[in-house]
Amino acid sequence: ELSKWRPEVVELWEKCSVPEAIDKETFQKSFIRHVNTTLARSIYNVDNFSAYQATAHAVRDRLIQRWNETQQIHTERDQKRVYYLSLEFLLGRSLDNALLNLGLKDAFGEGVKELGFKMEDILGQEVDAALGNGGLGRLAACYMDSLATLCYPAWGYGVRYTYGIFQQKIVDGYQDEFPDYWLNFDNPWELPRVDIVVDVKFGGHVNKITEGDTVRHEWVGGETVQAVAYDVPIPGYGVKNCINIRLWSSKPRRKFDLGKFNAGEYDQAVQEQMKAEFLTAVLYPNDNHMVGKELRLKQQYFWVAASLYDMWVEVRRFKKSQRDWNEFPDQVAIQLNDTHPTLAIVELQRILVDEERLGWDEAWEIVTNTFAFTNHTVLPEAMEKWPVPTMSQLLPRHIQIIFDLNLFFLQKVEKFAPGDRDFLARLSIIEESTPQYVRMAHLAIVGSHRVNGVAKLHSKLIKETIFKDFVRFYGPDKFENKTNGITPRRWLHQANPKLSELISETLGHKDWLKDLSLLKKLEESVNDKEFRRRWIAVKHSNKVRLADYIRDVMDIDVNPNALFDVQVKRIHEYKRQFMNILGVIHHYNNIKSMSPEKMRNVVPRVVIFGGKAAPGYYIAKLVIKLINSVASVVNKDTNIQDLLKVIFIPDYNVSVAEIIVPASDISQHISTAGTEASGTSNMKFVLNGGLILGTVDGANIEIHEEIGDDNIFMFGHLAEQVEDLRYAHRYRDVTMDPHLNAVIKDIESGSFGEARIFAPLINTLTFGKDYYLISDDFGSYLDAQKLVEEAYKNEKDWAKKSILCTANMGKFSSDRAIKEYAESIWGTVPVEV
Ligand code: BZD
Repeated sequence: ELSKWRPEVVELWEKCSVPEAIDKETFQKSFIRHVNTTLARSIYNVDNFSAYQATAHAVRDRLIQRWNETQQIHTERDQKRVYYLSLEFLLGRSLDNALLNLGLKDAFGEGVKELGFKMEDILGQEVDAALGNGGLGRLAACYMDSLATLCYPAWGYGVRYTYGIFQQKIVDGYQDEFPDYWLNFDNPWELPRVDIVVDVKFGGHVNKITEGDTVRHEWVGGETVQAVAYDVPIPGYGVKNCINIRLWSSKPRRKFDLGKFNAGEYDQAVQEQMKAEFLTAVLYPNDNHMVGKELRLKQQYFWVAASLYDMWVEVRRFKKSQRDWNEFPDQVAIQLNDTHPTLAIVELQRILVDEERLGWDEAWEIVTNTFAFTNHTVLPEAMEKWPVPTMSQLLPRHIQIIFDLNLFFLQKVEKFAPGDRDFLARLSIIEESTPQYVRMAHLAIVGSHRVNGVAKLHSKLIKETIFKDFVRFYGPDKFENKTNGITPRRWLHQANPKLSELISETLGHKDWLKDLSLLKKLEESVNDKEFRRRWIAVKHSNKVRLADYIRDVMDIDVNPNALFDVQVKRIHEYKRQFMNILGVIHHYNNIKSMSPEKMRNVVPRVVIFGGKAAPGYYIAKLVIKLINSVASVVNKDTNIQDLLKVIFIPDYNVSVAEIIVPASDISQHISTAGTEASGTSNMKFVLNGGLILGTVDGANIEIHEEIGDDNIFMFGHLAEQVEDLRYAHRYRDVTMDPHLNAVIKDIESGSFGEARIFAPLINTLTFGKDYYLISDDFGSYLDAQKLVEEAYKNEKDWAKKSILCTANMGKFSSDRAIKEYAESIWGTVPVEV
């Protein structure tokens, strides 16, 4: 057995490994080898897709090497690790990102060119890994990029959905959904680990076993599903570190029921198999809305149970060296991305108490020191809660533990506020309704040592509203702010190569990609005419690229010299795409009423929308229909001389965002104040020199603080005013904004197709409702739009604003955010390979 460790064997081994430094020729050899062997093709039948696969496999070879080295060194050093538990990782495409992070883009680009391919065409072949809904999933992906780049010993854990977020098509103006079967062709970005399999149990019952004066519990019976690991390597930028996201896929424990099979019931024999595989089949497509489907709860437990078991393997390693269990939190930090993985808290307590036989309090101390919880929303309809009966059925031992935890917790609360029944009821992990519910956010707070919001305002609001009672009980120190961030590698360097190049040339280095605060120095060039000219030229070419894309997918021509006004994000009432399209109608009617001379003063505008509505969200889907109905009227109206175009780009996703973001002049982030926890696309647009039209909400506020009054258009009521306004709507005689009223009348008169279609949408605004305060903000919204238009007329000043935007975005790098988490929550330090 020792023979393979002999020095000469090790030497031979190293000699035969894939070479680390890879130039054009080595790449070409590797490419052709993959075409011939991995793909079983030849020069005569390599199309762009095969070329993509061969390139991807050549890159993958290098990634695996780095992955192995990183894991080895992280194991050797044995520093504290962080595990990021997220039910969503919205990674998008990997090839371009890997090439750039590994510094191979140029060599590979040259290499494929000589072999008869265009790198651009090859990159375009990749399908997005769309295992997420929106901001929360994309944040997890940006954080993984930063964790790798900053060399933290970190892993992500998630679910390998067979179907990611649905594909959106627009049919007759309506959204239609199609399954996203992204694994149709092989996925070179995952490493199947058929040997890493974890049994996960559901159902069954609990035996109470008394041994002398101790009682223990044994969870027995039930069904078992297996979790198989698939590893997704995440390379850091400009470092050798390559970290891992482990995604779990479900499969049946037995292939099929032989008894049934032999009895001739062939169809039933495979039922168990199909049911088990179904567990991880599909990502639930709702963002910021709780849907209480049992299968979703099963997904959550399946994933956290497999992940904890897997971490456990690591933990056993340190147990062997006689370390005390109390040291567990010194070895491991687990971050909960929203409440979706909250069952991990209960699962760890179960393992420590039932399997490792630790005392309850000792176990709980370990648990609470291990976990930290990030909240991403204050919307009441998004708060996760699960019926106690459902949970009892699926997880009989866990529900007992939850009730015990709650009992001990409430005993402490009772001591803190004796006799205050309401306080007790408000804090309780169990909602005392019929049936009872488990409040996952409460469980997450009680089981974590830190709780954080994702932007300054949001973190303040959770302390003052949904978690107010917890702040009173625990004191304020348990609650922190960690303002979100985005990775400048994907969102500037990769998505906007021309701007990246101009910046690097101007600053004389590329260090800004690892320290975004260095962009500040661009301010010095703001008065340099030639620099401004080039800056504008880059923006223009990005607009041409987007115009080309729009022509390709929609067959509509837009003018790249027009103002590009963009709102792309999930469609949700609180995000107020409805207000945007109502503003567009107002603007359209305004132009129509103008004399030809007046028209000459109007800035031509292309209003661009994109985003998916949850399939069951009727009102959001109607908003899409309204946008498309307005578009079809406006876009063919020759009387307005191309001064306005309305575009709804279908199937918005990460790779479409990479085309849209660099091309925007102004982007809209116009949620009702207090509703958008942070927003992260706002950061992407501003980093790319796009200005913001936004409300005083989420991260808009901090972006404003960084870039200054002159470079952002803010409007609307403040979060503090929202409650009173809603109250006023209900009880006072509030009249609708007159401009809004006129627009509504116009829709009702049938100007944009049959009026009755839109009646349910308009009903959300009429007196006594308008929950998101569109009427209250409409006037200031139109005023702000006028300011945008005036400012855009001054090209020189606009260019200055654009430059100052980019220059002052240093704070919003996900590197800054990850360092803050590492320092104040996880206590982890980098380990560079
Ligand atoms: O999280 C979003 C918030 O709405 C944004 O304001 C914030 O910037 C990002 C990142 O912090 N929340 C989501 O994207 N939420 C979901 O997608 C989601 C998915 C499933 C269930 C509940 C919410």
